[in-house]
Amino acid sequence: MHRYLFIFFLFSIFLHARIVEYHLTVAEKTITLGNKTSTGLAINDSIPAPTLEFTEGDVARIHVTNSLKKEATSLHWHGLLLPNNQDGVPYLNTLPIAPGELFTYEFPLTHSGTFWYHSHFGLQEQRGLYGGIIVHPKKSNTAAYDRDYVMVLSEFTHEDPKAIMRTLMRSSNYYSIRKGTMQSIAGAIKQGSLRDYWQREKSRLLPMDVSDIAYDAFFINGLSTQYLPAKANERIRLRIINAGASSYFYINSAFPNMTIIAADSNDVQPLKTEQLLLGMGETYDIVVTMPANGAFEIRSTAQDISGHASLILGNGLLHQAKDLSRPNYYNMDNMLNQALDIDDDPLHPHSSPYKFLRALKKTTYKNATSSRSIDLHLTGDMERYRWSFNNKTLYEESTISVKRGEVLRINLVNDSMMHHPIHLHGHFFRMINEAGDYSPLKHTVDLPPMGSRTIEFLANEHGDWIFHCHLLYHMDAGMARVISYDDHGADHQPNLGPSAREPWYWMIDGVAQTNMTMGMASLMWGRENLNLDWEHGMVEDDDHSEENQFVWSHYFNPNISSLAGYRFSLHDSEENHFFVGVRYRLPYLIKSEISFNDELDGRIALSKSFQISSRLSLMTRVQHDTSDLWEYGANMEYTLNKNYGLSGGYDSNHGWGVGIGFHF
Ligand SMILES: [Cu+2]
Repeated sequence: MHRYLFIFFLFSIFLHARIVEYHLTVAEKTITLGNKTSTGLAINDSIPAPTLEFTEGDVARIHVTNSLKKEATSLHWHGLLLPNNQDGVPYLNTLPIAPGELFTYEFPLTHSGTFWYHSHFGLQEQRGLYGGIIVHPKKSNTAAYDRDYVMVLSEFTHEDPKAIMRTLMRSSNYYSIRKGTMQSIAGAIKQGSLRDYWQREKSRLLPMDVSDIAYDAFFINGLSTQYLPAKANERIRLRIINAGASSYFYINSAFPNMTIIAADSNDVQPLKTEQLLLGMGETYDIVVTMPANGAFEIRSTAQDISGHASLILGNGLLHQAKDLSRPNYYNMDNMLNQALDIDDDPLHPHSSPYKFLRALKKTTYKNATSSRSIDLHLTGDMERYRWSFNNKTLYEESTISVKRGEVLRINLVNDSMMHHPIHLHGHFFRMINEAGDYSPLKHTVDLPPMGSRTIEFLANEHGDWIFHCHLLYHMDAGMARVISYDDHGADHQPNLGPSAREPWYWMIDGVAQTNMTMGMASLMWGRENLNLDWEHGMVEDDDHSEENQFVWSHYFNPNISSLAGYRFSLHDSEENHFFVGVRYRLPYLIKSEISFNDELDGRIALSKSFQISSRLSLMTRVQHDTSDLWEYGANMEYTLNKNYGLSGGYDSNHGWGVGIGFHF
């Protein structure tokens, strides 16, 4: 009987609901910025996409036409509770929209607030497919504010995101050099942080950077500076949406303070603050009051302080937000303090305002049948750019199963040195904080480096929902799980689509010098590397003039990998042998390798790279063979650009030489 009543109820909603229609067309758009031009993706020729407005209780009917020539697309409605098959995660929830096709999304708007939408297909989000959504409450409290503005924060690059992903996978220093955040011995001395530098190397941690990529520009609503009208004494609601693909943003302003009134669309107890940190996918609604005269800046600054965008409210004398200073990256304590939630004063928060967020009503779940708790570690290998949960990517372990009716509590523990914004589709979760029963409801939670947070949600849906890091490149690398309801039976496998595997990449690194050439060509995917290594002397008469090897290596974790391969010489077939071995990363990031060939001859090799200045590196290596002599060498390289460097050095077999380093 209840079921029929429920269906009748649903019908009556649809019958009486206002249907609000939008027509959206996804197409390429030429973008000119500086003196460069590239091709981005736009909706209705606009980046960001047009803001969609609804009122709670409406039904959204959104017709999406894919006008791309070759690529499919799929739009996700971020933060909205909607039917599983409208969620827009390709294959898992909604079939992708093929080139030239139209798809109509339709769902009821069950709750009000600030949301956004973006492509969930491949890396399209980075190219411009994102926009804001406002759902007005049924009874709007118009007295609370005089103006209502959306601030869509984003970053821009002329580079193709697929090329960016490859640059990240090959662990290139290029972006850090471009941004001036490259860590080096000289830089550490200048900052008085040499001890911190060696301490980090001793603990086998790669230099951390708050963001992976160097961007060409940062925007608010697609502009570096946007001017919007505002009059004296007006109260202005700003709906701030971080639509960046990989940038956290600080918000600060020239106003004496800002009042947070909602987080991730849910109203919170008004909280005054001077600064905010937003992870990708998070939204905050803030209210500011215009002073008697003047124009006031609200600034969105990339977390690595590599650039910012501004919104200027009002006219007259401009009051600017203060410049934020770059943190000392060498000092780990400084970075890790963020993890400890040490802030006691909400007006001067260290990072996010999480500690002080408090819901207006109790958020505890009354109707849960049971509750369960799991631990989820945020894990990554910076060198190979492999990101995962509990050291397994989505492709190695795809699901977390839930029982309908239970409360699932997830203890998120960040084992990495980066921030990760973790986003759950189709649900709000309680972010457990000091507010206890009044812990705020959110859909995206920031995990600072080495920090931990607990979230819990009531499993009141059906089907499969994705749960992932909202850093686009981390998600693409596999930092995701499917929250899978048990209603499909025990052997249910979520549909991740035909290309649901870890991507493979190739790369070449080497030097060509007057004395020798050496290097490697690699094919890498998941935990595997297939390498062709070469070393050839340019001087013909020495008997160690050449050695090549094919090696397959399997990475158990960032520190240990196994090797199996074949060493060969093009000139001397007696030198050809199969071998097996182990590679191990020692403290101070020293790479060690032990291997044995088919005649049980052993070899041990050590190598260590020193970053002297941001562009100058020194690579040293020493090797001993039981049937052979010692071999050692040192090579300097000065980075010129992403692909080339000047190199020179000494090798015990090949002598002195100079030339170029190449990296593709
Ligand atoms: Cu991440």
